[in-house]
Amino acid sequence: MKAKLETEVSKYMSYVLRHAPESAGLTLDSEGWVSFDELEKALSSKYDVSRAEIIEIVENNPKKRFSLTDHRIRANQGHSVDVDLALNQVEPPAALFHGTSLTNWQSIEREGLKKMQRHHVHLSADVETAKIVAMRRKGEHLILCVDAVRMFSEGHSFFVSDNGVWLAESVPVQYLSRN
Ligand code: HQG
Repeated sequence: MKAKLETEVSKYMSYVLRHAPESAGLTLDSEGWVSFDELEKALSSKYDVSRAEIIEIVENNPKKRFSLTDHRIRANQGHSVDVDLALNQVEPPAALFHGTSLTNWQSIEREGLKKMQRHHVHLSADVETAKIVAMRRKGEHLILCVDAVRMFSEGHSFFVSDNGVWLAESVPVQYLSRN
């Protein structure tokens, strides 16, 4: 399968499974799952892709963005639609990282990290991954270090998605430092 088509279909799957299922005639259940048969129908009406190729996209996805199980599929994180992924709370590593644009700093310094359009603030377990997240933004980048051990000990919850993205409701500014 051509890499360009694979990327295009994968992006569309993220869009549909995270943000706009209704645009593809799909309805997610309360935990974000949809029947794989229905997703296949929606994708093959728009792209020249087979069922096997869609499975290949799920398996090859560099960030493991999707989970496919029991004939159902969902996005592992990043939703803006109202779903409850039913993730378990977990104790975080001592430090977590967040990559963003330097232009956001003034506002982050005032109000901490907010989840914006998503369900959680997304955090990375290592600086390298945070840099990749930051690279999605134009201009100068900023890598923030989150004092996760203190935040957790002071009662804040952390979750980890099935693809290893760390999630928090918010990160108050006292736990942030510039890396
Ligand atoms: C910023 C991609 C000003 C925040 C990535 C970020 C990630 C503030 C932006 C995943 C702020 C939200 C998530 C505040 C937060 N003032 N700016 N108080 N609080 N922000 O896209 O973390 O490819 O919702 O720094 O790899 O960039 O989609 O979050 O810049 O894992 O799988 O508001 O999306 O994964 O942007 O990215 P986003 P994000 P996928």
